[in-house]
Amino acid sequence: VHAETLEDRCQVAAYACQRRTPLAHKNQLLTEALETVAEEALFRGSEGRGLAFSRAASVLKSFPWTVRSVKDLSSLPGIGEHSRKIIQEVLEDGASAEVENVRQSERYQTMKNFKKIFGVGVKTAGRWYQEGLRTISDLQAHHAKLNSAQQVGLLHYRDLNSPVKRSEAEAIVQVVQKAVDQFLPGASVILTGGFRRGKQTGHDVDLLITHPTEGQEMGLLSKVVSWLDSQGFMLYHSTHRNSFQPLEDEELSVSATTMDRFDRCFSIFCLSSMTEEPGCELKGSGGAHHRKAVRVDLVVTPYSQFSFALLGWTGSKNFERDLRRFSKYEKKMVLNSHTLYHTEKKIFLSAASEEEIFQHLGLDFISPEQRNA
Ligand code: TTP
Ligand code: MN
Ligand code: MN
Ligand code: MN
Repeated sequence: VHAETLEDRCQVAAYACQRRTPLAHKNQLLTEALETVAEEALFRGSEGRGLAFSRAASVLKSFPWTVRSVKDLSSLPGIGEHSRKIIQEVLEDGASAEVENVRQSERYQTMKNFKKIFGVGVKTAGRWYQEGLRTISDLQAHHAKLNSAQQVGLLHYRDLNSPVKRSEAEAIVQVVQKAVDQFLPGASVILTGGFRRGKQTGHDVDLLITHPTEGQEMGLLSKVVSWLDSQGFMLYHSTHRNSFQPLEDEELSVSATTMDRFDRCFSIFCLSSMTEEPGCELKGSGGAHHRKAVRVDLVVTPYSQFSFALLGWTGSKNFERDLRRFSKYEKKMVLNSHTLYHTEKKIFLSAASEEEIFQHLGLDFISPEQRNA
């Protein structure tokens, strides 16, 4: 055992799943710059470049000190030439000309606004831009270009782009638990995604549903969704059975072949609440009725796959991507939200907890609050 040197302590691991990444970190200005060019690269269809910038930002998020000079970067993995140049510009001039150009560009701003519509991805946003559309009003004038999901998205554009509060997420958990209890007593509803990583707000609410008796969960989702719909809780829902998960990276497509799929539902909830302060809408009524549209993902998982689903749906996306890369390239295993498969031993490794999955992979356990890569 050798004495730990300063250099050892500054060492940052190559994979995000080997690092602790808190929500609040010390290099905000740099990560925002890198994430802007990452997003711009994705808008241009350059996934490799986007991934490289995104990885560089992720590394900086785990760094326990504020980077003051490019010399500090020598101890950091995964920061390429281009990222380094952007970091240097920000450090020396307070801003990077390249990043500022992106932020000012009409294409970037337009794509960003279009992508904020529920149901709109890079391809659709890019096509609309090519067709000369620029604003949300342009889209309203060309309503026929929108599919049904996008029309609902446009209708609730403001609500869906205002942050979901933790209290709202918890209210939705209660509603879904009430629905689940009617059809399958003993089933649980678990809040995952960014909220499980400790975020106080999110862009949506990610819920896992499971029951301790394997198989009991079958058929549950459609009953729950129908009931929520009949009670007026659903503004939109699209349910998929054994559907392909649209995770946008190459690694997942490798693991996609052997796996069955969860029942899942992309939805928009109508959340009602009584405000505390009286008379905002109805004078003297003692409270006003407020409605807010909130994106909710519902996923039903068999109990034997629950730990994998929990790990897979807690995120962050960078953390998940590196978990799968690490499994594949360092351990010859295939990890997804259902299972862990050892490709040489040709066996599935079961796990009753997230901790067991980390153990199978030979990784130190990283708590959800430290997965904000
Ligand atoms: P998101 O809800 O997209 O992201 P988030 O919860 O981390 O952040 P936000 O607060 O903005 O909502 O995804 C959460 C996790 O769900 C993500 O880490 C990966 C997983 N996921 C899938 O497994 N399959 C999918 O198709 C999607 C969209 C997400
Ligand atoms: Mn989420
Ligand atoms: Mn989600
Ligand atoms: Mn319906």
